[in-house]
Amino acid sequence: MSNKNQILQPALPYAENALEPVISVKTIGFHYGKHHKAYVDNLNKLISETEFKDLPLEEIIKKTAGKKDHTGIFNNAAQAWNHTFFWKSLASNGGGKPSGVLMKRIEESFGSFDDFLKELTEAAMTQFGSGWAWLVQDGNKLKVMKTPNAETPLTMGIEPLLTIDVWEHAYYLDYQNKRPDYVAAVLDKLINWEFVASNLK
Ligand code: MN3
Repeated sequence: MSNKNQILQPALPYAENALEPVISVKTIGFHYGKHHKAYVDNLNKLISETEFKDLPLEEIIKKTAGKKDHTGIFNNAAQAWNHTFFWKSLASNGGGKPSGVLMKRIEESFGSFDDFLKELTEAAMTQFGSGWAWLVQDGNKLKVMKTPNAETPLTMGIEPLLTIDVWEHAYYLDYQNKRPDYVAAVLDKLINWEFVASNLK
């Protein structure tokens, strides 16, 4: 193999059953062990004979974004990155409210924490089909956004702070078609606010 600097799938930051009952060990087994792994494996195959093979993941994403010739590499690279960021956005004892500077920034940007939650929930519900809901930092302002498929704020010059995977594979085993129940439970019980705060610039 010529791709000596393979992109690696980082270990989950907790045990596979750590997010139960909100996200089952079965869902994590498929989502981390099959879906996320497949993006990383596919990416390594796709870049093995290209100019991207020795680049860090973020560079691959930025260099292939919007390039029609490199859609496959972009999709797998961005999905590899988005999933690692998603796992870090969650914690077994998460949820509740942030504090300190992060809470202040949220209140300045959205009016109140409840208004922020409403906006993030709305973005997660209304992302048509597969995609992601995000809290991002754009200059000094925090914003909520949604992206389809593998699209990621990384390529938009803004700082991702938090993401929720709203692809069906993220919730179908546990919630079937009830995306609202999945999103509400993740926001209430799993958001790792310390991680989110650590992403502030
Ligand atoms: Mn996913």
